[in-house]
Amino acid sequence: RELSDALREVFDANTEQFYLLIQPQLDTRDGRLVGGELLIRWRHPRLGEVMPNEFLPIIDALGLNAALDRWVMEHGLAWWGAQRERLPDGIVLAINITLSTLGRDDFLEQLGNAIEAQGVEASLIELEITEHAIFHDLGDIERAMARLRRLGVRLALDDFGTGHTAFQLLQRLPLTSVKLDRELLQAAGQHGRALDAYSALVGFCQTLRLGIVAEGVETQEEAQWLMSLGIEVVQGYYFARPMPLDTFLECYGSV
Ligand code: G
Ligand code: G
Ligand code: MN
Ligand code: NA
Repeated sequence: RELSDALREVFDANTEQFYLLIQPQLDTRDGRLVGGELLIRWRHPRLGEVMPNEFLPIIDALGLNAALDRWVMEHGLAWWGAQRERLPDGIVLAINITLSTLGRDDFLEQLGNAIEAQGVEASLIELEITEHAIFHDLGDIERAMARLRRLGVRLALDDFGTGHTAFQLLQRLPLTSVKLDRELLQAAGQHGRALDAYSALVGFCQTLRLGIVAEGVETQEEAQWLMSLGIEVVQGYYFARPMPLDTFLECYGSV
């Protein structure tokens, strides 16, 4: 259809229609910036802004996942490399990666090259893999993740709590952190059972010494409750919305 043709053109003609936003991740205890998640956006000259939930399924159907992940990773790392000096020490850049890209040899190589070319620390790059994409072949995923860990990057399980798998994934995969999904947090605010489930998940992650990011924090009440659970890293509209890269530098960078 029209969107498919337009998307093919973005890659074929190398038009500058994709761009990146970044959403801050903050420490609950002092509000300090600890990282940021890159989020892709698409502005088409005639169709205007098309949101990821609309175009990512088409990217998938067209077999362009790896091309998109490469675009985000290379543009994100080029920006990060150029701005590192201006940003606080030790903050982590999080990048969403499609599950099918994770085990690709070319991606491993491109990532390694980009890390080297940009002179960034691998341990400050985090790849986010969404939980709901993981349902079988855990062995393959485990091996792909192990290779990436050897490169030194961090691995986060995104949208955690939305899939069917949960506990086995957490024990088996070489993850450094999990991102608790926004829907779980919203449910926790509505009934006691969901609240108990959320705190149990947090406890389980803490026992496994996984980093935890609570996603989709929209209110002060949620923020306070998360802090009482001992969650250190939060991300959500209550703190900061996804913003242009330049705005991020203005907010958190030094000149
Ligand atoms: O940013 P937004 O809320 O519109 O994101 C919607 C969905 O698109 C989320 O599931 C998010 O993980 C995904 N997404 C956003 N940016 C990227 C990206 O750069 N790469 C990939 N693979 N997925 C992304
Ligand atoms: O699937 P993933 O977690 O990567 O998706 C992240 C998306 O969630 C971002 O694109 C962002 O637009 C959206 N998001 C971030 N914080 C909030 C929030 O507090 N509320 C809502 N509704 N969406 C959020
Ligand atoms: Mn994410
Ligand atoms: Na998520």
